[in-house]
Amino acid sequence: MKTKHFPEGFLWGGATAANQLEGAYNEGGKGLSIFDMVSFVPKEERGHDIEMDVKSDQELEELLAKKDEGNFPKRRGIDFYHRYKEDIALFAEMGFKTFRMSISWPRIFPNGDEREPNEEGLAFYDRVFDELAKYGIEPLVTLSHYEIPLHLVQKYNGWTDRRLVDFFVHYAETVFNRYKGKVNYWLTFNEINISTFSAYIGSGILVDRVEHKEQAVYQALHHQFVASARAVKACHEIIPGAMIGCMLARMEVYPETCSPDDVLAALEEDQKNLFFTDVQVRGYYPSFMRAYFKENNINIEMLPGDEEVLLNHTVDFLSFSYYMSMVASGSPEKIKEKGNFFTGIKNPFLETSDWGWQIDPKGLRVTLKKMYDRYQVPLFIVENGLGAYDKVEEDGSINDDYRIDYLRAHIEQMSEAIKEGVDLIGYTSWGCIDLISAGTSEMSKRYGFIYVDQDDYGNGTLERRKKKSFDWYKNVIASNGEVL
Ligand code: P53
Repeated sequence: MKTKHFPEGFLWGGATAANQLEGAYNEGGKGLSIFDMVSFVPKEERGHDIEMDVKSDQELEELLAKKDEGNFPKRRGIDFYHRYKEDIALFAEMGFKTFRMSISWPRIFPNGDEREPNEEGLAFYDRVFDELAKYGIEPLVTLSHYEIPLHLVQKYNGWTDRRLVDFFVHYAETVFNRYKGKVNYWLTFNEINISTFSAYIGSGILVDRVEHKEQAVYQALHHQFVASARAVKACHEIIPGAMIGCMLARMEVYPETCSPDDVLAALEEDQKNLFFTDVQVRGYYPSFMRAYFKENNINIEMLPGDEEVLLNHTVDFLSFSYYMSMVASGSPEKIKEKGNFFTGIKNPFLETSDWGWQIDPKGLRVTLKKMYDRYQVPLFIVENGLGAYDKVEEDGSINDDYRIDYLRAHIEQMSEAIKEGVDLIGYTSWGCIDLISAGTSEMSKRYGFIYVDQDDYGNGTLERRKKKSFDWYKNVIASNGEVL
């Protein structure tokens, strides 16, 4: 008897991003991207979980003057650029139905504002898509996963400048035309809400150049919303039948107690997070956000036609990342406590990862139900997983039972949510092969089913090795989630 509830054709797979995977940062005509400029900071010197901002022109000049000195892990990735055949063969062995990856924008348009694309970059992704097709693996492609061409930062201060909308749409149309017939699932912006945490990584903004940071960030986001909607329109016109979605770093927030103040605080945090999907799925700015802008002297400049574009070209599905849940409090002094990711209060009912992220499988079910209630569109979990230290035993094995436990618990809750009526179409666990961490640039924060022999300083053979979770996930997929 079936005990799990995954529908036929459920899209099981794994997720990656070009900047953390490909390496070859200066090969094949690729231009520099914002993440090529973020260097490794050892744990002892790191202020907090996230270390990925460049703030000023001066800082950027200094980094550029360094050229190849220093430790810039995202420039080397795990060398997927040269090893994609071997890696895709391993994904196929696990039975992946889909593989989430991103196209590096500066591989296609090295500066971001040219008219003519770089053929060598286009040809690289042709080879990758053809390799996936050999095994019947559907690519799920993110157009922008923290890979803004650096030139767009220097010349335009990133997405603060309206002209980026046209540059992005031109890039999107170029790849839709090139890869129609090869790619049927697309995402516009990865974790579109990340700009509220890092203006540089999310929107390519050097904050020293702007007077009112929040104003600049929300204006940049408006440009991204418009660009995303225009990309949706272009995708539907160029590749009829393709599906294109948005992508949110989902932050499920609980009230610390049943005090109405805590409940209200949690609700407001939740609204701030769902604002992004409200615009991209419903097609308009929610009233609570307009009120927030007014209250905080934020004026979004909109052009005639913007609201229409947002309303007429909403996404086909909603995708999101989910790693942890958070706790909110109505008493301001509590908010400064550091218990979980960023600020936030520690939840005493949950375990915490080595990086301080609080593990909450049931929270995934809460979020699936809440988001399906609110939006009534298909949902796709495109990131979830456990960043952990792995140990290679003397016999070469890697026994990552903790990772299996994490994934099993989350997949169980997905099954329950589906049983309870949620339309969930797929699951791609994050970092299916070990790659460079987005937040800390560490190699030692590993998520994969496949181990990659490299340390935080780039030493290692880059050899690939199956972990215990490799065979486990293979069985999960083969049984459509029945054998966990
Ligand atoms: P790392 C913060 C919070 C939630 C998701 O993150 C985040 C971040 C940024 O660190 O990013 C997503 O590698 C992102 C991926 C990233 C993954 O989560 O810091 O889309 O690129 O690698 C995990 O452990």
